[in-house]
Amino acid sequence: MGSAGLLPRPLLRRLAEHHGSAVADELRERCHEIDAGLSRPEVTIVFGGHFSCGKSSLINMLIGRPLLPTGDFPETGVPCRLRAGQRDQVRAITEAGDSRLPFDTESIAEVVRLIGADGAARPLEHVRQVEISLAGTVIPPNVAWLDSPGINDTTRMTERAAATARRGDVLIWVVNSRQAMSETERDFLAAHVAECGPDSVLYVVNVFLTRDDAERWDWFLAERAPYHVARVADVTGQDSPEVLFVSARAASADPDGFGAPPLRRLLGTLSDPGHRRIAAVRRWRTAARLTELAANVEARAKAAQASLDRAQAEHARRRDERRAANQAFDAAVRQAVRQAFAKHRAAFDQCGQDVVAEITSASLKRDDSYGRSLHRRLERAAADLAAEVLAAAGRLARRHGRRPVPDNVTTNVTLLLTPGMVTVTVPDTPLKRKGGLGAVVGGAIGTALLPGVGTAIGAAIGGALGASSGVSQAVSEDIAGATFNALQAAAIETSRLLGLGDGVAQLLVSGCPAARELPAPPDDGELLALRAVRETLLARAEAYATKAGR
Ligand SMILES: Nc1nc2c(ncn2[C@@H]2O[C@H](COP(=O)(O)OP(=O)(O)O)[C@@H](O)[C@H]2O)c(=O)[nH]1
Ligand SMILES: [Mg+2]
Repeated sequence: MGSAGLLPRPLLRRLAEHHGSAVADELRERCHEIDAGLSRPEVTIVFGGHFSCGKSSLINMLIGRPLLPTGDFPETGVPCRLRAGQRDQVRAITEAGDSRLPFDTESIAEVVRLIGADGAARPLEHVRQVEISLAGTVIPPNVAWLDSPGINDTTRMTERAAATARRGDVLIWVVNSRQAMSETERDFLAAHVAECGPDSVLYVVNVFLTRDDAERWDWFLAERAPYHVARVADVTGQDSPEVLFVSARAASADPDGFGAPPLRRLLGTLSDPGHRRIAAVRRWRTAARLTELAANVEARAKAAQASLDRAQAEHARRRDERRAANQAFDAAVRQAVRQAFAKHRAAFDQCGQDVVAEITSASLKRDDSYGRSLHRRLERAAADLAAEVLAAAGRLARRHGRRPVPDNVTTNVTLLLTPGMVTVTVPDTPLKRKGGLGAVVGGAIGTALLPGVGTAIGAAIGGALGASSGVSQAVSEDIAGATFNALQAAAIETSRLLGLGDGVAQLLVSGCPAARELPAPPDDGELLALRAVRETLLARAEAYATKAGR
């Protein structure tokens, strides 16, 4: 299928983007290994069993030479790998490197033996494996046989045996006919079958005959074999397990009897990597490895989830903090603006009064000069107001950790607070017309254009009339009209400008964001990528398990 098929490339790329390439590379590498295990041309057959059940004797019988050390004590503490080769050769694979050994039993025993000549246990950690190459052997060229350390009651040796068994495509489990299968064996096999599937184990009972003759052999097959089949059935939970019977010692002397030919035939069929049993074991194991890898990825996903949760909580805390800070700044700016506008109202009102004074203190000008004057005065008042508001906003921005008021905001506030064109019309009453003044004043007060303005206008007009006692009735009416028009224009523009408080505050608040940007919310991409990888691995595992017939 190719490791790209186990984990699609886009998924690995996505993982690398969010989780760093080291993890993606590691996963790709693991998938590659798992995948390679499926199509390996070499078949490995492991011989396992309780120590002294006769594994080494059985292999010696099969290869037709008493090469591997045997004995009543646990002789083999290191796996021995046998392969066909150009010449007979023994090499010890140690931590320090390979070394050639003389091709004889004693030399092999020297490196694999668990018990030294003095009877004491020997440390074997430094020898990992013994490689035996055999010229002109029955072992097919693409097949390796592994004589594994026997299991016993020490966990260390049992672990070694389990590790060796896991390397095989098939485990030939050798049972000593004199010993019932133990609890340790049952546990060992259960663990192995869980990982490699029920097809991975074949049972061979090594028959210890009291005398190696045909009579005893036939008796054993008739009288004792059914018990062993039942025992294997009991231990494995299989209804009719495949159990072979062979006597290693008897068959060494008579290779065509004592169960040897069927065992040889069976081993012969198992040399094909496409053999149904081997293919099933490999798929089963692939499913197990993918499931294990998925669990590994899930552990990473859990860690990613935990750190995402922490980051999200931290982000929410900062966001709330920021929201509160924004509200505080907003309120402070609005208050400062309100205060400044209230404070400057008098200055705006004064603008109209000053123009009225101009109108009444000198001879009435009939050009546009009162409007221009009013506009200039309002402009000054508005500029003062803008300056005060901007200064207050600048102070608040500093105090609240905001950016300083930017130039464009200064410009916009100033522009917003610029008075529009104002005109003060000076009426031109014909001398013959009478009674117009009463109508003008009455109309001004009656319309009550602006709250509070009517009375002010009334008072001012009263003043204007009092001051104009020396001029004609018609001119007095024009002065009163101009006064009214000036006050009305001032009142309208003042009211418009002083109604801009909210707009000004809005410009200032939005123009002075927090000095530091809130960091982006935490990214869940890593978690999602890991979960997607896990789902894919589990789906692939499921597919292989189904193909393996689980
Ligand atoms: N009678 C008898 N003894 C055997 C047979 N196979 C092995 N043995 C003896 O059982 C002991 C353990 O054998 P060995 O091959 O070293 O077992 P291993 O520890 O499983 O490799 C040795 O003393 C062998 O001679 C057999 O078929 N018949
Ligand atoms: Mg042995």
